[in-house]
Amino acid sequence: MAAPQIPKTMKACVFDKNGGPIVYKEVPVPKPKSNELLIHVLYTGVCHTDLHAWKGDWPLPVKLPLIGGHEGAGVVVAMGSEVKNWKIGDFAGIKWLNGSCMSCEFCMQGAEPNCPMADLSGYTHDGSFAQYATADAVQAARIRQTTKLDEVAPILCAGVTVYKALKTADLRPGQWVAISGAGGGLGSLAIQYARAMGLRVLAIDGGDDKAKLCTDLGAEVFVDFTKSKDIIKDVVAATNGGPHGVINVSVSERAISQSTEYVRALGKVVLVGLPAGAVCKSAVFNQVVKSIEIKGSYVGNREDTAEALDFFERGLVHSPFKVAPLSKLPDVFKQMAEGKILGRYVLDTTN
Ligand code: 8ID
Ligand code: ZN
Ligand code: ZN
Repeated sequence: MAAPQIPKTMKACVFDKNGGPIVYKEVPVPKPKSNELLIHVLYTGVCHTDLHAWKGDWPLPVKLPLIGGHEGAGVVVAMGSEVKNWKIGDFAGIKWLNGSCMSCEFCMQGAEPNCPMADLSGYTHDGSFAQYATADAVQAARIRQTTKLDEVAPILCAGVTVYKALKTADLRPGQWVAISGAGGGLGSLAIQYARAMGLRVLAIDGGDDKAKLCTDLGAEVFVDFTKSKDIIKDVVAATNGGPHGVINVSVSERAISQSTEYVRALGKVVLVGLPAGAVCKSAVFNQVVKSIEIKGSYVGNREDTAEALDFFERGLVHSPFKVAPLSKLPDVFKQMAEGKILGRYVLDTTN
């Protein structure tokens, strides 16, 4: 393939300080380092993590100024001199984990997201809210050439993360899993991965639109946190003693702590959602007598990524998404903060 024309500048959404204006403007196209791909991003999902990054919610500082975004799907247009096994024209994905050291004790065991040197797309490394972005060639996601890039974008963070969280819950087919925050970007995919793994799904979120979305996607039961008078009682009753596992993808500290109360004895509570400053409160008596496990789960490694993409490529999961132009990122953040988005927004970088 002839080398593609790479412009000198591109459109991107940039902010200079946490909570400050997000400006859609022309900026230089980044140059790939020797180990990096330059990816022409065509679509990028908007994850709630991007909203946390903009607000400065977490005890880890972002680079400033920052181009956010870490669900970028596009085409390889250039690469550094040391890159192997990629070629111009390949479809590639920008993930949260842009790159890691690959030699520490965590990288050595395939836990690259836990690397102390982890470089994070849209956080410590400019991300995919732009027409071009760079990614370490070792970590960039490989996307099949037949894939629709708008549909695959949310798999690159939301899909991988919930797939890994379900593996972390270590449940058996036929068991119940509760997905708390089921109508959002991660939750709507979690329902489908769980079903594909043979699990029974109880979904928790708020509002009739989210109830319909969750049941359409395969949840057997929906509990509305805005209407239920006693969530713990309702969840335990619907699952005949409590779910065997819980995937917490809500952005609610209270919902996370509640999950330790309704989970079944010997059950597993998986923490994924990262509300600002949240603490998971678990009553020691309850945790001991029910012998429950509370586990954190953080995106996924290269193998999890390939597996999560394979479920998608085989048609087992699809993200319910709406498309908006890249320039509309501030509007998407506003709707997200109000909990109004059903599934995901995917931004089109071409307009
Ligand atoms: O690797 C990780 N651990 C990881 C990866 C990706 C994202 C963690 N995250 C984190 C994000 O940073 C965010 O904190 O997961 C969380 C969810 O991300 P998202 O799915 O992208 O957010 P969303 O689309 O806004 O969905 C959140 C849903 O939670 C519901 C909302 O209605 C929304 O549908 N929700 C809320 I807020 N309060 C709830 C409650 N009390 C609730 N659902 C049930 N009970
Ligand atoms: Zn994300
Ligand atoms: Zn490392």
